[in-house]
Amino acid sequence: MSIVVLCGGVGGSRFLKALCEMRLQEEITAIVNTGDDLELYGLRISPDIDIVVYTLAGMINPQTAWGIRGDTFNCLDALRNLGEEAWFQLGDRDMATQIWRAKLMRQGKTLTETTALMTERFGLSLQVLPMCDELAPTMMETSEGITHFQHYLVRDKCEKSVKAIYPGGCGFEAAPGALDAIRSARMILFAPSNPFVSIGTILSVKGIRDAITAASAPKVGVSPLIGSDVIKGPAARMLSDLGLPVSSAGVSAQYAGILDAFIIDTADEAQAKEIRELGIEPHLADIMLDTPERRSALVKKVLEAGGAG
Ligand code: FO1
Repeated sequence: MSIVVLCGGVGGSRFLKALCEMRLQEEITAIVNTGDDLELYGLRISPDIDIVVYTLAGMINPQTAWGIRGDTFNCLDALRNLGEEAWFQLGDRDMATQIWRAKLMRQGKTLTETTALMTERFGLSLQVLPMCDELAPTMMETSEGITHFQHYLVRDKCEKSVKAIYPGGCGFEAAPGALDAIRSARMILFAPSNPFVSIGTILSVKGIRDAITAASAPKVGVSPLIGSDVIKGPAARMLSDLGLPVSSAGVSAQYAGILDAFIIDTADEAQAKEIRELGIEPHLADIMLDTPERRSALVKKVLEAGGAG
C-alpha cells in the first residue's frame, strides 16, 4: 500500500522532498504531470519529471527551481547560432538527460520506463510515474489564440490573458501502474501544485479522477497559495484571468467532490468556512516548505489530516 502523490514541477517536487525527508520515499508513488512536455530539437522534454528527479537528487538550481545547479548553456548557444529558436533554457547537463531519454525512447522504451530508469540512475527510491506515456500537451487559449502551455508560460511569459485551459491528459490512457497505485493507496495526496495545469491535467487523464473518487484512501491536498500569493508559477494569474477567487478556497473549489481534507495556511483561517461548505475539511498549518523544520511539521499535519498522524 503506497502513498500516491499527484504533483507538478516546482511545488510538487518540494512537497515530495518534504515527504522523503520524513523517510517515506519507499512508500511513495508520485504521479507527475506531463502536460508541460514538449518536443525540441527532436528531443522529448519532460520538465516536471526532471524537476522532481533533480530536486530529490539534490541537484536542482535553487535560483530558478528548475534545471541543474551550476549548469552551463553552451549547447543552447550553439543551437541559437545555427538559427534554432532557443527560448527554453535547457542547460548542457540537462540536455544530456534529454538526449539520453530520446535515445531510450527511440529504442522503444516508454516514458514510464525511461522515468523508472532515470530515478534509479539518480539514486532515488520512490516510484515516479508520468501521468501517461503519450505526448499530451496542455493547451492554453489566450486572447491571441490557442498555444502550447510552455509557449504561454516561458516563451510569452504569461503576458496573454487566459480564456480557457485544455488539459493535456484528456482521452489518454494512464501510465501503466498509475490506476492500480491509486486503487490500493493508503493515502492520496495532492501536492501544492497548480490546480489547472498540474493537478487538473493529471485528473483529466482517462480513469484517474474516477479511480481517485472511488478509492477508499483518505484524500488530502495542500494549497499552493498563501493569501492571494503563489510561491512559484502562474496559478494566481490563471485564477484571476478565469474570473475565479484568487485564494485557497478558490483552489479547493477545483477539488470539490474529490478531496476529503485541504491544508491551508494559518493566515487563511478566514477561508475555512467556505472550504468546509464545499464538503472538504480545512486544516490550518504553516504551508511554507523552505526549511527542514517547516517541511517536517507540514508532513505531520498532512498525515494527521489523512488519519495517519
Ligand atoms: N521555466 C522558465 O520559466 N523558463 C525556462 O527557460 C525554463 C526552462 C526549463 C528547462 C528545463 C526544465 O526542466 C524546466 C524549465 N523551466 C523553465 C520550467 C518549466 O517550464 C515549468 O516551470 C514547468 O513546466 C512547470 O512545472
